[in-house]
Amino acid sequence: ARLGNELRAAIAGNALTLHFQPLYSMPGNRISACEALVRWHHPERGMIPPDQFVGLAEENGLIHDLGEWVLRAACLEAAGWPEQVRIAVNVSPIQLRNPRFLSIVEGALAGSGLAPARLEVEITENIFVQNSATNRDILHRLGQIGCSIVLDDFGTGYSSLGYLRSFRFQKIKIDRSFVQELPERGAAGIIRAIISLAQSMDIPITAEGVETQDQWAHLNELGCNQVQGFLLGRPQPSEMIRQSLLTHA
Ligand code: G
Ligand code: G
Ligand code: MN
Ligand code: NA
Repeated sequence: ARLGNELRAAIAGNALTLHFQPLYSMPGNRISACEALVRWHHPERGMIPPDQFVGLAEENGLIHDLGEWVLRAACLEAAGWPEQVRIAVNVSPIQLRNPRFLSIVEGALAGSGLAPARLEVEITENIFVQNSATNRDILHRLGQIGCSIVLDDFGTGYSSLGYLRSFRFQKIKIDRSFVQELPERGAAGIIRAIISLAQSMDIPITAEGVETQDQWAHLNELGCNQVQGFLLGRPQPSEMIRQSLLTHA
């Protein structure tokens, strides 16, 4: 409860901050987007990573205010970037179910002047566990606003593939657990299959968690369109990302 109250105060008091991790187009390694990753600057504990408070925020309902703060801050930052660079924002299933969610997104776009086409909303396949028409409807309406909807952490959550027919994603991100096992044959086979599935549906593929040159080369050979990972760029504060964009966008 204490941490929950502190988090509420942190959201209201601007103690959250965003780091940004570049996504690079292949094979030229230009930055085509950056993913916003939230951090909590805690007075005693220092920088707290999101896996230590996003779950808490989902349980106590603070995720709605937290998510709104993230969307606004991310769109404001991206509005100052070169216009071909997009911003990716993680959205939890609980946020999607908020009746205010679409107006929160529209508010963040209007407040920043960011073109809707520059916003990528990352969701995980777990939102399809309930196969609810409501979820699909919200994704469709987000698409109508002009945002891209990206399937994050693909291959680790809900394992039915039927939902890929019921909703068309603009991009699929292969979970880093597969990428990090490259060049092991099992992982390579799964990645090859995911890429061929995506290609057959004409959906671009991003690989997450690329840490070595060898992994990069394998993914390039398999036809991956975009990579993200410590090899090319770590999550970094806004001033640093602006520097990187000057030379690599
Ligand atoms: O930055 P880091 O690697 O520690 O992120 C850990 C996890 O937290 C990732 O799964 C990421 O998707 C999630 N995460 C980071 N920022 C946000 C955010 O703004 N909103 C939500 N819902 N999840 C986030
Ligand atoms: O679940 P999601 O894809 O949103 O997770 C993003 C998280 O992945 C961020 O917390 C980021 O720090 C982490 N990440 C990004 N690149 C790498 C990488 O190359 N290796 C590892 N281990 N983690 C990474
Ligand atoms: Mn993500
Ligand atoms: Na992931």
